[in-house]
Amino acid sequence: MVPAEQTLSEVLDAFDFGAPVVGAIRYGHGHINDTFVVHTQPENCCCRRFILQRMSAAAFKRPDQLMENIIGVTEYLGRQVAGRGGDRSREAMEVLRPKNGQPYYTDSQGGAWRLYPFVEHTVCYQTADTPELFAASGRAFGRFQQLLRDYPAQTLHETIPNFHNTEDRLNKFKAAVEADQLGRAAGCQPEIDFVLARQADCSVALDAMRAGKLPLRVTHNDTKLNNVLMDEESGEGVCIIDLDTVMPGLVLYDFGDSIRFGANHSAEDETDLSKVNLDLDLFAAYTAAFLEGAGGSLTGEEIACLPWGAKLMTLECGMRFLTDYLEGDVYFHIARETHNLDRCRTQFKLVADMEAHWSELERIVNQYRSK
Ligand code: ADP
Ligand code: GN1
Ligand code: MG
Repeated sequence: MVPAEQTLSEVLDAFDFGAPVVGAIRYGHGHINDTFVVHTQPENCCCRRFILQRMSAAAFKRPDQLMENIIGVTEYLGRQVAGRGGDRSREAMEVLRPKNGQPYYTDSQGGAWRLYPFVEHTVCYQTADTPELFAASGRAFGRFQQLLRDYPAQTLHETIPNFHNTEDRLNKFKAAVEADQLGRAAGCQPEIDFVLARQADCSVALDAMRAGKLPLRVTHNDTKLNNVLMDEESGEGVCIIDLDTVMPGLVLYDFGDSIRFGANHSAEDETDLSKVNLDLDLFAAYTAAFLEGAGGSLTGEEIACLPWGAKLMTLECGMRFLTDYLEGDVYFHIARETHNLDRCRTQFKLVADMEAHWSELERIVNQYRSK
């Protein structure tokens, strides 16, 4: 793909912003899409902002299906929010169509772009500095689960096939080690061995699902702290964003991915691993809030499996970073040569920490399960 800036002015012309555009700059910390914030200057009132995104062609092969999912889910969420007396313009995303009336715009280089209103008076955090903040994100993701409880899952396209199929991720990882396209495998043997020692773990959730113990639900699948916007005053979750991977999945994926990213005080790409430690208080705060937000919609078996969600999502994500490192960084955006390897190392440090505190994780989950 050409750099997104190359077609940006063509794309700006393709949308009607309702006022002159005065600037468009890169925005946010996402690893996948090219995100811009667009500033407009309406006459006689203050600047209105928009989020303009080029969807990643590496990640999403069918932007048409992706946008069909997003339009379906955002319209449904909007109705749910309004029905409960909420403000749908803040609590649900809204897709703004290009002038040609399609759900998204395809530029002259084949890039697929979409537009959303900027949800103002919100903050997007990269780390959870307090249990209260992390709990607020947990309530929001739990509520998201509850709001989509009756969404017709069979109408959703699988935007990335086998996205959280950890067995499939393991196979892809092993193929990347085998191919070793860039000769990088020798430099990360301890990380490769870390995965190989945990191959059986990769089947735990899938086995439980196949045995009928865990139901498929509509899940978000990418529940990082920076995929929820928090109210700048109250600190509560306002709007769940980044809906690209809303698909049928297991609830432990949503719980686990939040823990992976947020239940520690370091960045995902921290190179000083002594700073990367699972924080049990954050884990407990998120667990309580997620279950509160889900409002009794989860089964006892699902709740009992939550520690596995945390471990599997973290192991899987580390494996994905390592796979991308071995394949030449073709999927996740990077800012330095070893970025994906650094990210992999933080994930594996967290997995080891979860293993070391396993009985405490189970105790915490059990404590809230019985509430
Ligand atoms: P990616 O898939 O690359 O992570 P996201 O959809 O998460 O892309 O967007 C990247 C960042 O842009 C988010 O983390 C958030 O900071 C910001 N963002 C996205 N959508 C909105 C919105 N509607 N209003 C305000 N900020 C947004
Ligand atoms: C990506 O899009 P973003 O930055 O929110 C990725 C997630 C990973 C995450 C790791 C579609 O999330 O699966 O867990 O990076 N999203 C996709 O930070 O692959
Ligand atoms: Mg994101």
